[in-house]
Amino acid sequence: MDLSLTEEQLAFRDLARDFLEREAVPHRMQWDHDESVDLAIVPKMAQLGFFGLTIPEEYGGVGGDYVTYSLAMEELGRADSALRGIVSVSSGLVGKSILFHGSEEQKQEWLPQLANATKLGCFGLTEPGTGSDAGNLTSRAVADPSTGSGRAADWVINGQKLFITNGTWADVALVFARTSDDGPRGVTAFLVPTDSPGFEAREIKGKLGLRGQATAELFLHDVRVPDAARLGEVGKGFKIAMSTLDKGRLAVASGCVGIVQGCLEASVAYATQRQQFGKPIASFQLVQDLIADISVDADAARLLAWRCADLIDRGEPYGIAASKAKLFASEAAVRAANNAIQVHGGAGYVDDFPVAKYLRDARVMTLYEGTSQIQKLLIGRDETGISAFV
Ligand code: COS
Repeated sequence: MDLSLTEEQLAFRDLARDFLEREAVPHRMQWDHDESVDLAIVPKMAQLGFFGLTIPEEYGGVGGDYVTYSLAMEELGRADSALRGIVSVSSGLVGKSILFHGSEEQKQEWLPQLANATKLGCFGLTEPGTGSDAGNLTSRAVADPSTGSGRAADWVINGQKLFITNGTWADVALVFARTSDDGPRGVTAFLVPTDSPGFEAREIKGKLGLRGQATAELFLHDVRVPDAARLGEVGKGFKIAMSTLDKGRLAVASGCVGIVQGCLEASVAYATQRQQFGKPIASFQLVQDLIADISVDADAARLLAWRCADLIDRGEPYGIAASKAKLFASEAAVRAANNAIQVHGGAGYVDDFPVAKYLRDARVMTLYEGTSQIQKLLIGRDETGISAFV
């Protein structure tokens, strides 16, 4: 389904697929078992432009539109969602927060390094006590009045963050912390170098999926940053987080399209060669039923993701389109992976085929960057004008 993609967009997709088929697909099971991708792939991915997509050339990126970004995320999701997470958190959530809300100095300092992946970022929003209710986070940043005269007060940050992608690999953490008790309007964003004294990241092992990706708990104990590390205005952190997550949800949705596509390809390949009752199982109607469902999910999820990307490219509102794409594509990824395992029978339950990993990786997609329930409440609020959150 190529729905009027430009030659450049198609060329990038083909380049990305070719690269990932060589550099990621043969290793993804090993990375999954090792609970770590081989980070040697990161600079190679950067060279191809994965990390620089949608970061303007003036800041060291490769520019590019959001449809291309969606295609790249799809290819990463098809190959290995752990890689997709590394890119879409570092250059997506962190890079785009800096691009749209940072000072010129912050853009000059961080964007070229995130675009060429010599530095990785992580996004510190979720806490042990606040997942969906992000506006109630309790990490706290306090201005230190004893900061030397002639410059703005330093900030001293204390708190804990949970389930942070890239947490132990990141060089910079975008940390959201409370600067006043005014609910979501009392949250401010800070760019915290992860080698700051008092900053500690501990990796969370034993995840169901996304095992190749470093997911961490962050501890901030009297971490001191200058006021120049503040991203955006005091009290605007929640808005920065929410508007950034709108684009993040497109990345998750697109990655899920890749999972569904991978499930489709694996299921067709298996069903056309696996013989039972003297013929390929693809000739049985109930197997075709499973494959047809995966195929429709792939097209529907992809179209929702592309619609969202196209709205962003045209400068139109896209938040609800992102929620719809994320909701549908993440649920479709779980459904498709489950169907794909059904097509594979017992062979799908072990790691000889990619479908078991697709299911494990897909499962978190309905949880992070806003659960399916949160997406439904955002869509419901948009349709009815009534907020379920008040
Ligand atoms: N873009 C820009 N601003 C936004 C926004 C968005 N997408 N969503 C909310 N805001 C602004 C509101 O406009 C409001 O601004 P004002 O102070 O000027 O009025 C402010 O943020 C507070 O908004 P509100 O209290 O109405 O929040 P919401 O009801 O919109 O948000 C939910 C509540 C639950 C929807 C939100 O907290 C959410 O999305 N939670 C899920 C968090 C999440 O995805 N976590 C995963 C983290 S990454 S793994």
